[in-house]
Amino acid sequence: MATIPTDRSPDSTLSFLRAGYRFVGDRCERYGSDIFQTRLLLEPTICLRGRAAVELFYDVDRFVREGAMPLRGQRTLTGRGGVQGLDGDAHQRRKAMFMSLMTPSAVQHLGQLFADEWQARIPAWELAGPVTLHPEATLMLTRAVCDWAGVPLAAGELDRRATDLKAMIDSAAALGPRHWRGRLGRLRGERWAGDLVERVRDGSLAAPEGSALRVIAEHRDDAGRPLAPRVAAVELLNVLRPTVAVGRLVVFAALALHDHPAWRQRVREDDDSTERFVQEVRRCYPFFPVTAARVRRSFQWQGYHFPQGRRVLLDLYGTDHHPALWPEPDLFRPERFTGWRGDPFTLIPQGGGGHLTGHRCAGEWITIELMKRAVTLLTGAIRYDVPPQNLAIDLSRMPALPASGFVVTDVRRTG
Ligand code: HEM
Ligand code: MYR
Repeated sequence: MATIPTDRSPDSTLSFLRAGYRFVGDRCERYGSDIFQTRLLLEPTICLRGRAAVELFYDVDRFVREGAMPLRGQRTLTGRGGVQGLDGDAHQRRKAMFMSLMTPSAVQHLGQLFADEWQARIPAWELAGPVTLHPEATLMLTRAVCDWAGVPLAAGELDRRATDLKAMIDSAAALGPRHWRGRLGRLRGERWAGDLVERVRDGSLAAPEGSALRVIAEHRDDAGRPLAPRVAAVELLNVLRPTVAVGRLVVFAALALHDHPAWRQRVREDDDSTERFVQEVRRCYPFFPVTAARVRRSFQWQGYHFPQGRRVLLDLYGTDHHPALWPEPDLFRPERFTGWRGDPFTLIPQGGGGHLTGHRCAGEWITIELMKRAVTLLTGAIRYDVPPQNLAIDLSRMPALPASGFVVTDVRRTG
């Protein structure tokens, strides 16, 4: 039996928070191995990256998600009782509910709502001084996704909801005040979402057929029971929150257009270039660093022993930057996707494997559509200047963002 290279430190949680996106990759380079073991949150934890590791990790017979996400993440980012922590038939049924929302026409509809919000904001940007893209994108996406999901937003409610959703995302790997802001955001968000579900159920709120709110309110589990209101709230937030998180990728796309101006013209010329550009933004920029599971039953893999119950982290960022999969991985080169036929185990910013069978992100098509719309709008609907500012991305900050949030000035409508 081979021995997994092991970090000797008594606990690496603080090193993980300090090293951020590079934590797993740096150690893999040091050990010359795509697998090593360390202690995180006082527990032995196996860390993996690379194509073979992704195939292993998304084998649902080998791993479970129950108890995989640290409690701090459940209290902020994901909530408790939602699809992320389910296994087996219960997971399949709940996941099918999410995927039923992702028809091509529904995805297009959300893209159109987002583009409409963007167009409606242009007059205000033209009159404003500097405009910061991250908060703007957050507000536009909050309105678009609430509309799409059948969620009413009363006048004056937008800022509160957007702030709470943003806090859940920002707190996912945080300690101190940032963590507490996330907990408060989740507490308030779940109360709001749970109330909406109850109002749909008692008939006092009408949600359009096929909307996320209606589908979640009416969903039945295997035994034919409706979801508990708190769980339904968690699932509604699982649609709203990550769509708002796409605002970060919109900022990265704007940054990539700024750093690689030749692509401004290319993306305007054809849809294939836009697609390649968006895929490279998803691959290259740091967002979701790692995901976690636990060993269902002990097994051997490549001569290594995986004991039952052991927590395993899959390095999403590190696989998207693996030098064997992506030559010169830190260079932004959308051309690398020319002729790419797709591979569910190599490009994994939103997880790998299948959407219906495993835990791969339910919102991947929405994400790609919204990013394509943003790139089209940034290059076709407006012109703007990018004044000097701090655009550095701190890889120890999870989730990451350019420090300035991407400020533009002198915005003018062009399209
Ligand atoms: C799961 C990333 C957008 C809904 C995930 C996972 C990742 C991820 C890494 C976990 C994969 C795993 O553990 O194996 C992202 C990123 C996004 C994004 C970076 C960009 C902002 C979205 C959107 C939606 C969504 C727009 C829905 C509208 C979900 C759901 C799950 C999930 C429901 C749980 C799936 C399951 O457990 O089976 N996402 N996501 N995500 N995502 Fe996303
Ligand atoms: C979502 O809202 O579900 C998608 C975007 C959230 C990304 C937040 C990533 C921050 C760090 C998470 C650490 C996870 C540890 C298992």
